[in-house]
Amino acid sequence: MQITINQSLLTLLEGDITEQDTDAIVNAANKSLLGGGGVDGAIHRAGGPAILEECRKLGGCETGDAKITGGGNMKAAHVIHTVGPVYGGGHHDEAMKLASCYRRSLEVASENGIRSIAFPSISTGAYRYPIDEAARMALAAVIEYLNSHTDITEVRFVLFGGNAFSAYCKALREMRE
Ligand code: AR6
Repeated sequence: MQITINQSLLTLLEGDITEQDTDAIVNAANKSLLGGGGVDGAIHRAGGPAILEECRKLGGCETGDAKITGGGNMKAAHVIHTVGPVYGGGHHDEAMKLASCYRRSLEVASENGIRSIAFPSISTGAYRYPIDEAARMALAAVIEYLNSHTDITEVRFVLFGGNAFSAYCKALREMRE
């Protein structure tokens, strides 16, 4: 599924983020930035040890913030590491923190001249954020950014598995009704 927002492409696809040819891919990391499971593990495996070496020098990352490294052996030249909120029922500013992950990642992308960027579904794995709610927050945050910035030409959501892909498609359809 693909739509145009303020002359930029917003794409939803089912796939593996480590294979994307965008300028940057986003990692759903933890505060240490020293690796983990899920998409974080997949990115470090595909990118190789150079990414971890750079991450060690970053001094971690706060929830809702984002930091950049190179992409190692992957097609994407950059990885933007962001830290999503652990879902704890919805009363701990999770929505605001999740929106901040997308906004800060896009700000870091803009600061680094990145034109195309791929996101995974942040916080919806180990951090247990409900997928339907997370999809709405993610899409709203990205659309808001694209509506006020023209430097990013494509934002691609790369959803792992049919369930996540359907949830994002449904959320996007509902937002456009
Ligand atoms: N490409 C795209 N999406 C993926 C891939 C992939 N290769 N692999 C998994 N996903 P998670 P979180 C999806 O758990 O919830 C790590 O240990 C996955 O299906 O990776 O933000 C970190 O170090 C899910 O929909 O991230 C942190 O400790 C989504 O990516 C913690 O997990 C996010 O799942 C972060 O938890």
